[in-house]
Amino acid sequence: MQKNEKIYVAGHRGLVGSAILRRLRADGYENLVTRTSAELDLREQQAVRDFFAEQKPDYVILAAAKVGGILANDTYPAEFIYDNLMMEANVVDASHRHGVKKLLALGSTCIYPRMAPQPLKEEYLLSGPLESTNEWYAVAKITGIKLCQAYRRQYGSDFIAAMPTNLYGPGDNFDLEKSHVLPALIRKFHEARQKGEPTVTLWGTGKPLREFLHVDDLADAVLFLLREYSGEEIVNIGVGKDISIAELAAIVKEVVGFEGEIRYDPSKPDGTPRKLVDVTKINGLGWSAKIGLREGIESTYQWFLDQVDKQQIRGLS
Ligand code: GFB
Repeated sequence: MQKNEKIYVAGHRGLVGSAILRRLRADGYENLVTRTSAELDLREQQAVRDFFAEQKPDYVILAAAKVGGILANDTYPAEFIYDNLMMEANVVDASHRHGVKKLLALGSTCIYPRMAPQPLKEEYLLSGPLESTNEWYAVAKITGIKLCQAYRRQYGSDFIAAMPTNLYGPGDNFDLEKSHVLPALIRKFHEARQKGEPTVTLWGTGKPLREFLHVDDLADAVLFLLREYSGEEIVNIGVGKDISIAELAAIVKEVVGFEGEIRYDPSKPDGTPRKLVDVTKINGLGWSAKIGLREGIESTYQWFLDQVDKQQIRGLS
């Protein structure tokens, strides 16, 4: 990718898109195109085709998606499947129609079967039933993978798909109903400490295991794959180790300085018991994660504190 080539970052305001945009700017890419969802609704086929005809980007990073934590996925299945399917189909097809050199589509590790062997290898895709709380999003993300593979096979399009593990970092959504676990923990412990509350209640049992990748590491991996990878097969992006929700909560509790008690609400879903990705392929290509979890949580909490003062945090009503 040359610094003057045109790169369209779809979803530039989200956790992933904003990190990728930050990194592209830091690396001196000067020809960047973005559109908010109000400016361009990626679910509208003609609007997407008109945008591509007008802009003709050389590279496309598809980070736009309807995302959320376990409760949001379980509560809004129709939106999660429809919105993500339409965005992916429109952007991939328009990228082909307008000669995009290379597209990278971002998926998620929830595409893997609920009880697949761990760590999750890329070849386990479609080898068993999905986790029920997020099968809608997972099917849409699997379709995104298949779109990239089909366009490569039929038209020779250099479209690749990457599967990041659970992500966190600056720019995350802190709405307690819709967010993922890590921002929810940061906010819950922070607000309990501020208000002097004696307990914080978390969802499920605290037993599930999750892997967490800082979004700046993800942005680094995305640029690495755009430069180094052009295969049909998907590539996992992760850190290669996981932690229980209870252990994660203990770290966030300590970082935030909350001294009360942690309780669990078993009426809320645990989701899949484990979701650790195998990172052999991407490590073999020459990339590995650099930001440790404790360090990443500390820097994210610092960002949260800076933003709280400016009231610029998504989901903080
Ligand atoms: O991050 P999370 O919402 O999504 O939940 P998943 C991870 C684990 O944290 C679950 C527990 O076992 C939750 O029960 N948890 C505990 C909490 N307290 C909380 C809380 O206050 N908020 C939240 N959100 N969780 C998502 C998929 O699954 O992973 C998405 O639904 C996407 O589609 C994403 O794939 C990466 O990791 O379970």
